[in-house]
Amino acid sequence: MTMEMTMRWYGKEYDTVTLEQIRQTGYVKGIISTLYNKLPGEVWELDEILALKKEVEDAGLHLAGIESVNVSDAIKTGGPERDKDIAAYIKTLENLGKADIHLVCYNFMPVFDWTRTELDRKREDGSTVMAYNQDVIDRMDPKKMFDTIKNDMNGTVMPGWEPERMAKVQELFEMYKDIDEDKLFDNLKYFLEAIMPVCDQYNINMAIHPDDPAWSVFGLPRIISSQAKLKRMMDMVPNPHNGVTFCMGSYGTNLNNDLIATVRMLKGRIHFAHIRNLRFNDGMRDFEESAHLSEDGTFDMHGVMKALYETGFDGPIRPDHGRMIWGEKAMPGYGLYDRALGAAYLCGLWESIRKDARKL
Ligand code: CS2
Ligand code: MN
Repeated sequence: MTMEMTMRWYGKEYDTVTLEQIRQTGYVKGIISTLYNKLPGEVWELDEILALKKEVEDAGLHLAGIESVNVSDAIKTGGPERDKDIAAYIKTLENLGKADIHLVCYNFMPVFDWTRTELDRKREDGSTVMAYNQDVIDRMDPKKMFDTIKNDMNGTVMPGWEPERMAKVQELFEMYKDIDEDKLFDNLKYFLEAIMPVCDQYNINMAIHPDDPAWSVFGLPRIISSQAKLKRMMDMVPNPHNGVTFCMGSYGTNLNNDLIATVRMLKGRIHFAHIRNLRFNDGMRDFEESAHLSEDGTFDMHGVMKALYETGFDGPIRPDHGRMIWGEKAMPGYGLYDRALGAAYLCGLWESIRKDARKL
């Protein structure tokens, strides 16, 4: 077994990138996708999953996993609907297992998935990137967050930022008002314990996505943001199917997080890897996404890939958000060109690490 290079694909209806283009990169063999019309709490039917799988396979690619099966706010807050939503989640996992899909990425972030203050900050070479500025966040009314970025989405809808969901953002803040870190941990434990039996039965690896950025925003609790918290999450449900998506660009927003040490600590529990690099402009108060190349950003990409290799990582890996280059118009972070460059670079690093290790 070795890692599988993948790309996220938003489906024919939403993505500007085609499966054929992805296949022609030559580096990418797997696809990470989801059923984008599903709301949290809805069951994914087997035939719908099989149709997605067939579409990907007909294009000569492999459906390597799902990002994401989203977790409802009732589950995250422990609300009255939680058991009903968990039952639906279990049914979905069972159907995914029947379709021979064994990786599910999800997150446990309250209200907002990832948070950025700009979706198209211009760099000196004319490319654009997504960026985060803490001063902007500190001044912002969180309920207006969506309005401030919606005009930059290039006509696309980004997961976690669906207009229907953002329309009830006030209500969402209300739901989370009594939820602190400990409660969120308890609710995550309750959820994981309920789903582990179906994961064991179908060998499904659950891979929680770290909070992005890796600290509390707008006073909402964030629990997947440091090595200690990751350890708490692993230890509270000590089943190898309870694992992590190692998203280095999210987890690495906090410069106190040691990426390589965390990969080593998570040995055997990283089921999926999102690899990207960041530039910091004002300590952690302002950062922007960069090219994957180590020297374009802050992180030791070779070091992280090597730690993954040495800890026996053999799951899907994908370049994460890319820059927008060569005039491409696509969903911010999810154009073809820069992610293809990222995939090629990561494959190159991996080949070199693998061959060096075999010489030992
Ligand atoms: C992704 C997340 O685009 C991104 O930043 O890494 O949206 C991720 O898909 C979710 O948090 C996982 O549920
Ligand atoms: Mn990610």
